[in-house]
Amino acid sequence: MPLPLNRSRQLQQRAESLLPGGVDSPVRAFRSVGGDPPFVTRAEGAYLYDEDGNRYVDMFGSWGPMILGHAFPPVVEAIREAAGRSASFGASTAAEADLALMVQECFPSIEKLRFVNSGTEACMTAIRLARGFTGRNFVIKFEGCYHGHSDSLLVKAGSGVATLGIPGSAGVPAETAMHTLALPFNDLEAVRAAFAARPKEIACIIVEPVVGNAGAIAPLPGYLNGLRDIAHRHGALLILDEVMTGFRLSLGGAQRLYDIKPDLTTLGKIIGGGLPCAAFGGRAEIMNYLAPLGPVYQAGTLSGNPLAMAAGIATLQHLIENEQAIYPQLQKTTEAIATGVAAIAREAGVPLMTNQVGSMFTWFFTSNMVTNFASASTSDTAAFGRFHRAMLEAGVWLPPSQFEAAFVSTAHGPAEVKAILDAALRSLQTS
Ligand code: KE4
Repeated sequence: MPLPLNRSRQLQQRAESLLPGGVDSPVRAFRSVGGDPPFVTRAEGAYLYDEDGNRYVDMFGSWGPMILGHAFPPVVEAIREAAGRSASFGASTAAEADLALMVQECFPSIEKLRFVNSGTEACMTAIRLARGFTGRNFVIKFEGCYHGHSDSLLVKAGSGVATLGIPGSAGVPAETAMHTLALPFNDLEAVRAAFAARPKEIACIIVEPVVGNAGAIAPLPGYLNGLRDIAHRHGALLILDEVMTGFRLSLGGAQRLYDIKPDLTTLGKIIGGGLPCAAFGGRAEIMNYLAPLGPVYQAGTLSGNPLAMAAGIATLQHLIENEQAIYPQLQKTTEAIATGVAAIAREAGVPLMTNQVGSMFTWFFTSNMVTNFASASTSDTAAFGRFHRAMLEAGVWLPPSQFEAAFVSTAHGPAEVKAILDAALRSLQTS
């Protein structure tokens, strides 16, 4: 049994008097799974440690960035060394192009890129760039996909929006939302129809190539190339939002895995090794539309920040140097966890559909195949909530939402797999 969350509860009460919901990001409030969110004091390897002396196997890895586990020594050392030379200059540094070269090595479709501070900024700017480059206003996204919280993209979004069961967001003018066409994922016919209705008005398609924000959902065979063909036939751009899948599913993200060449790519999470860093990039002729070269404006005080560059370089360096060992191992460990718990659920008579791609996966509490947001929504979110609470009590911290992906790091090994399966055995018999 875990130690009581007395200190965490006190901290939650104090936080609620200062931060809406006591959090800086809604999903952390545990609203959809219930129970008190533990307050974390530190993390190391595959483990989170809370203020009350409990230890948890971390299954969300800061929502993706911590692929090498927490406090990975080379990353910590790189940040420490950079911090000693000041946290930010607001001037150009060699490190920005150093990291950009590494990104380009992993993503050959990225001829030029720009660093920003969050996936939201990367996706928001990629949309603006597509609109500026094509002179068109409409954008196609997919139900359950989440591309950050910029106005144009908070339409039928996934992640926290889906978790809270809200259709979109207050504060987004109808005039803005009307330019966003939200279609079902994995349905090329719906995309063809959208272009037929607006043949010369759609600037781009933005898609999570493997959806993570509705829970994990893989593209059906031919789907991604189908999107690219339809977009290009109508003079629109294809933007792959690889904020979550970049460096996660392979060193070259989903676009290497599925052999698809987008016009623009957004990246985040792993690229900064846990520090605020993201990027967008692609064909040079499109990227050159950006200020100071072109008419599309974008800027950022802390963009390309020396600490984030140092953490990103150390992270990518380790992934690049150890690629052949890391990705097969991540796949193997994730498979052991995802299918191991699925087998326990089968034994316990609990309907569970497991979607796994590489080291990201989701256990959907439904017996339906999950290929889009509508099928993901058939999940029993109350059952997921009971499971989440039971697993947390058993020392395993799952992402606190049915509509999120879980992530495995290189720090997860046989001991962690065993701990997760033991916890699931206890949890699925009681939840
Ligand atoms: P950020 O602005 O949160 O850095 O990135 C937005 C974003 C864009 N694109 C994809 C594919 C993403 O997954 C995200 C952010 N992911 C969520 C978790 N699914 C962030 C967690 C949170 O909102 O607290």
